[in-house]
Amino acid sequence: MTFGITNATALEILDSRGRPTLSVTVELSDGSSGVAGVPSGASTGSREAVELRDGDPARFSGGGVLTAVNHVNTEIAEHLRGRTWESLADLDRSLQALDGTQNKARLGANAIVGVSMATARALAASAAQPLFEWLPSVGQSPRLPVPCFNVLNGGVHAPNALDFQELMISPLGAPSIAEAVRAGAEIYAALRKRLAADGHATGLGDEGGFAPDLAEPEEVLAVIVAAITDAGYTPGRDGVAIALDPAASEFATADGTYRVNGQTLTSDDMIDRYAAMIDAYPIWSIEDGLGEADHDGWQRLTARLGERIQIVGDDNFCTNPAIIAAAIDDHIANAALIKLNQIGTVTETLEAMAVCQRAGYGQMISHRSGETPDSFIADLAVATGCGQLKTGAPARGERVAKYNRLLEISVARPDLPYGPPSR
Ligand code: 2PG
Ligand code: MG
Repeated sequence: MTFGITNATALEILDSRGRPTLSVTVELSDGSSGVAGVPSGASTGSREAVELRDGDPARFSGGGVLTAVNHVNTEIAEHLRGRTWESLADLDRSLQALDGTQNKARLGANAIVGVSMATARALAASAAQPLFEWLPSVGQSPRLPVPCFNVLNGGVHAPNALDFQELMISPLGAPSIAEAVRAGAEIYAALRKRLAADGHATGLGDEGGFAPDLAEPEEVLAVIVAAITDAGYTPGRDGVAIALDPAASEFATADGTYRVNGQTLTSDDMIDRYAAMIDAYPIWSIEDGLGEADHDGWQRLTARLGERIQIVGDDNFCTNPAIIAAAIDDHIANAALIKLNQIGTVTETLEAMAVCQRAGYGQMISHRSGETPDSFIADLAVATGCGQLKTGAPARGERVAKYNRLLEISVARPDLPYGPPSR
């Protein structure tokens, strides 16, 4: 079924960190419309699609997005009105061609991804379907994903001394999404209590997790395991397990070593350290355990631990189907983090997931550290059946919007299974 577009408009809004981003609206000729809020990362991979910022120091220290807004309102809107479209994929391809660069640097990936997401929403509205029913699957049947709650923040997401960026809890053993969300919130509350009792600050990082002055990753892991138990849950894959995103590119040094809590570690030291952590704590997934440039280290990390846990590529993969395909050939990781704005269109995001799916690689859909209340990724996670969604703490509006959307979907569709797909 073809469709026409009557208008695309954007405006500059603030994200959850108080930085400018875009809100995009797309209107179809049948009167349906869709709106999307564009996310924005802080620990970015070097090969991500380009987020266009104005660079005008007089506004938001150069972070304004009026150029990208203007691209939507003029050149992109004109292009979209100019012809009839076959599908979202047709439109996404055409936007890529209109941009003309490899990494969406001319029009801005923030402009393009907003248009792509808003069009998907408009098409779902036009079909009178919820977004998760309208979005295509990638060969897996729809399911409610395991939420990965980022309860403790460090790295570039928090001002504390912790080098590891994200420590997440995943209720893998929960019987339903509602019970998983409940477990996340109860453990989050227990963690606050325990940190306060131990005399630590309970201020929050960018993704809503606590940011105490703890610098040793193992010390933090021990506190989280204790909080899981305090809240009455069982630490482990049958109950609540732990997922890490150290975001190691941020503490990798120019000479290829890593700086963790003042210590200098080689790639092999890091791998040994992760192996010991997996022995001691209920860790089921590690994302960006090594830096994006550490190709050989990633191969050794995968060979050593890939049978025991999920090894997720983020900064090194950038949701890019071609990069992921090459990494699969190189035996790097066994799963990919999936972020719409890293690649810049819904269609390419689905392609990246399909590449993973064909190779037996897992897919974890992800928010960015800068977010809006847009809950698109919750629907995307359900539609694609990937079984995993990380979208911050079970607190703060822009994070809980996604978890709450999963709850809504579960009520509308009680037939949908919960949990990671068996691979
Ligand atoms: C990550 C993301 C999301 P950012 O590294 O996985 O948690 O962080 O959006 O800052 O890149
Ligand atoms: Mg990451």
